Amino acid sequence: MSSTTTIKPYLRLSGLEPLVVRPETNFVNVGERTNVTGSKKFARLIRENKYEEALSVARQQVENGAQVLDVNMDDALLDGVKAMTTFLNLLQSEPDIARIPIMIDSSKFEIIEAGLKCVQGKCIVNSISMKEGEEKFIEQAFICKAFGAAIIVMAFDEVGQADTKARKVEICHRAYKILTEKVGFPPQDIIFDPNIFAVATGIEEHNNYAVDFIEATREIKQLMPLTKVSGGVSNVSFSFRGNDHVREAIHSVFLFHAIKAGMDMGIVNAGQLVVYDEIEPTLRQLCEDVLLNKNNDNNEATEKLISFAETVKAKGKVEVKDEAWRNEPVEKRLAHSLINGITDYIEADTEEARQKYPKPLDVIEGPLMDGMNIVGDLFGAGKMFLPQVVKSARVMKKSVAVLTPFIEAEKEERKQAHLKAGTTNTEAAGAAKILLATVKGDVHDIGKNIVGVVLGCNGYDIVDLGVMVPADKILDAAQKENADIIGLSGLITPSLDEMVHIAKEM
Ligand code: B12
Repeated sequence: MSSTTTIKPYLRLSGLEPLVVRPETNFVNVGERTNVTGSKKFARLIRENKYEEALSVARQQVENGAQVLDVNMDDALLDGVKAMTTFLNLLQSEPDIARIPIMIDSSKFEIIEAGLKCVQGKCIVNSISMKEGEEKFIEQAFICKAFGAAIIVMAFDEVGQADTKARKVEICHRAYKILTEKVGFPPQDIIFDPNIFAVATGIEEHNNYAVDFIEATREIKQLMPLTKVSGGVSNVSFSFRGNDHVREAIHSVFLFHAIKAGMDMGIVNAGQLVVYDEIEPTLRQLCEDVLLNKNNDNNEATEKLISFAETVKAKGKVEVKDEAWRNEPVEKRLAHSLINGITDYIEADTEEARQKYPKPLDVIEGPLMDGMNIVGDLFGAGKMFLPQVVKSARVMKKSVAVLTPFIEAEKEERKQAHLKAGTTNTEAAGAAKILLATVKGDVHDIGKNIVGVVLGCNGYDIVDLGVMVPADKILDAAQKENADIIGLSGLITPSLDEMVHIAKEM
């Protein structure tokens, strides 16, 4: 291999590129941890003026797959305007974080205005509403429009916050008419938050809250198709505070149904979501009953979920971690780690599989690909969300990293065999130079990296340009490197057009 050969990007475990929001994006995850009202750690860092450290919370959210970053500084002990300004100014100079849009979150409009003055590009204001009447609402909407921001409109009017489906739809529709007819707001920049309220509180009137949100979402999207629907997901499980196991299950089941009804985005803890299909069946059924208000006369479903939650609590944290899957065959264990984003055992299991299969590449082409295909199917069916796929990708990269040295060693073995037999090692002599790249707009690189390693180990001279590479860069490099072959990778539909474009340019 020549000095231009590079398989390094492949080993870059954390080098995920930004997850751009596109038409085919089924759900946008808004990172919630940079919120002083929701994260004790973030609140402490801001109060103690440790802004640099607070930035790491934001970075973590991006790394975990957040596509928008919610920033909230609503704390009685803070000067909100100052805190928002300081944090956003710092954040704008961090390319790792500033590459995703900001959601300026405050109940005080002066803090929102301060934020609007800091952010570059398009941001989202969270939120404005008609709670103080139409006049104020219009005034605030005009300011947001002047800054080019999208807005979240809470289903809140002079009477109060909407709790039923009818009230949610009525308020959102009234706001829509005002915004589009009086303010000239582009409908595609309007995001409704029809209020996600807590279920399973024991109060019968609350039992239909999740259904009200889901059904209101369905109607809002039919009535005003260009608008978007969002919501604060963790509110729905508020009754189970302190029981993350049950809360995470509730969030996944809720999202599964809400996204199907048309929910476009939500404020979630991007690092903490369970896979719908992986929730234990009893718990999943109980969550379904509570959220969809089924079998819930006299709070029956609620009581059952509360009793179940108690057993999980009583077991304590250690036992909640179900390790029965460790007794399964290695293929199933690999799939389990990929689907659940578990890195703890991946190296040991990969090594076990390597010893079981004839060649290291067979492990990739067999159990690892099978596992990734399950991830893809679950994701396609809305049963897995992007932050979870990000974790799966990390597990996959870790596993492939274990196998790479063995794939490379095979090349060395072949070389030695040639030497011993006195035959010519054709691999060493003038092998073709192959330029690899994932096309512009696409970040998928696991497959390309594997192809690079395998070809590199078969004597080809590999130049890997990385991901999101524009056509001109690929063609310039091909000329400069005098490449014999250009190998393009891309897994999302628009990448096909991009490949056609590159071929035409050639
Ligand atoms: C992991 C993954 C991700 C990771 C990628 C991490 C990374 N660094 O690569 C993350 C989470 C970032 C991601 C993001 C998205 N993803 Co994705 N992702 C996947 C997933 C689950 C697995 C892909 C993978 O790595 N497979 C394992 C490798 C080894 O296989 P492979 O890539 O196919 O590569 C093999 C061959 O294709 C071939 N090959 C590959 N490249 C090349 C190059 C050459 C030259 C040659 C010869 C051969 C070759 O050889 C490889 C080895 O056998 C797939 C589902 C699936 N089953 O493919 C969805 C999938 C590709 N993603 C999908 C989508 C929609 C997205 C998002 C748009 C989601 C979103 N809502 O934002 C974003 C897009 C971001 C972007 N702009 O690119 C869809 C695409 C649907 C479509 N038709 O457009 C899929 C199919 C999932 C689904 N069922 O919906 N994703």
